[in-house]
Amino acid sequence: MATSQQMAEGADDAMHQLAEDVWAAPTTAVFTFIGVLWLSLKIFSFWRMIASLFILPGTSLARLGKKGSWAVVTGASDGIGKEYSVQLAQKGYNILLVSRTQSKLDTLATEIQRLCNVQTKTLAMDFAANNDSDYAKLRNMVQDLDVSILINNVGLSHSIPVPFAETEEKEMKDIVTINCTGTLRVTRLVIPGMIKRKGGLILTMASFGGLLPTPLLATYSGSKAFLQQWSSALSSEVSPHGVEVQLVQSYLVTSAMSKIRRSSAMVPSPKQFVHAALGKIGRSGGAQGISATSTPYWAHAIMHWALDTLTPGRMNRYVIDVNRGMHEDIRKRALRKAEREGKKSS
Ligand SMILES: NC(=O)c1ccc[n+]([C@@H]2O[C@H](COP(=O)([O-])OP(=O)(O)OC[C@H]3O[C@@H](n4cnc5c(N)ncnc54)[C@H](OP(=O)(O)O)[C@@H]3O)[C@@H](O)[C@H]2O)c1
Ligand SMILES: *C1O[C@H](CO)[C@@H](O)[C@H](O)[C@H]1NC(C)=O
Ligand SMILES: *[C@@H]1O[C@H](CO)[C@@H](O)[C@H](O)[C@H]1NC(C)=O
Repeated sequence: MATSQQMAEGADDAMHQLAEDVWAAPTTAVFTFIGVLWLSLKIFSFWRMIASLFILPGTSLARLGKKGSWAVVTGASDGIGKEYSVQLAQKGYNILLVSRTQSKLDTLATEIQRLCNVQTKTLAMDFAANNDSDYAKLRNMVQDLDVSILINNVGLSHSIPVPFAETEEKEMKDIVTINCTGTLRVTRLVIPGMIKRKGGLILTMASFGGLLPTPLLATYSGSKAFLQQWSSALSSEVSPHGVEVQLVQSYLVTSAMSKIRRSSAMVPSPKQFVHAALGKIGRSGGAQGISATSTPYWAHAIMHWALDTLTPGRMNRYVIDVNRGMHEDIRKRALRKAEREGKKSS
């Protein structure tokens, strides 16, 4: 027989159970609601990206400039810059090619004239020199041209990942001079004409190294982040004047810089990459919610989206530390390789 104390405890338990049920029902509903809402937003954002990449068209290149107008491409003679030059020429733009080596520029100019019926001009200058007389020459060249497209493509990264405390002063200075100062000075020369003519495109190459803080490439990473912030701000200034600004985000592409020769789904050729970039002007691709920015190549876009959506975030300490581990490995391998090659040649 149950004592009165046991009965009282039983009643107490039942009361607790009842209270828990009463509380649990709405709590479960709230959590289910939040979960479903969260998932729906992620699914919606994923489909928005897919639509941006594969369904919605970008601004047509023909609408950006009049027939016979010019495109200026920096770092034009090789890799991604060469591909921008060729594909814009194929769309009928005359091309002003800028990079260091005159012989490479001449070869490309001849090739473009043979393939497409457009005019070309070349200017050999080293952006690392930051020489006023080079910029004066460029100013004279663009003064009388109807420039409707500027491709800020020239860039330099560290030769191998290196701790900031050990970075050569020259490498550090060159990265900032080429990537930041060069981009600003060329754009400053070209943009007043675009505003006056009420149209144009400023396209600047960025990289995931600037998107995600990248230890052992700290200077490069910072310089690319500079271009991101600058592009978003500039876009707001000039879009009322009909000038589009687009920062193009990219993970690896096969080229001399990346030292990767064979393309794959994750690492496109410059041709594939530039085709995606020029086809998606004004679309965000994988760069959702970042003004004036696009990650146009599909596999890079999915990677960008996943970084933003499925990790604690690009600026999270843990994510940055994982990235440091990756770059420490790359540095070790690069140093071992340099050592092997040193032994071979000695
Ligand atoms: N490849 C990748 O995986 C990757 C990934 C993300 C972002 N990016 C970005 O894409 C852009 C192009 O990269 P890429 O891979 O095509 O490079 P690339 O194949 O090494 O070509 C670089 C071009 O820039 C010129 N150049 C280099 N230094 C110069 C200087 N100081 N002054 C003037 N011209 C110079 C080179 O011509 P000369 O030798 O004749 O000067 C060449 O035409 C860069 O901004 C890079 O940061 C590349
Ligand atoms: C600097 O140039 C390199 C090589 O083109 C490029 O990968 C990097 O994104 C550039 N950084 C900035 C800030 O432009
Ligand atoms: C800049 O270029 C001009 C013309 O090529 C040259 O005479 C001058 O010495 C250069 N200046 C510097 C600081 O290198």
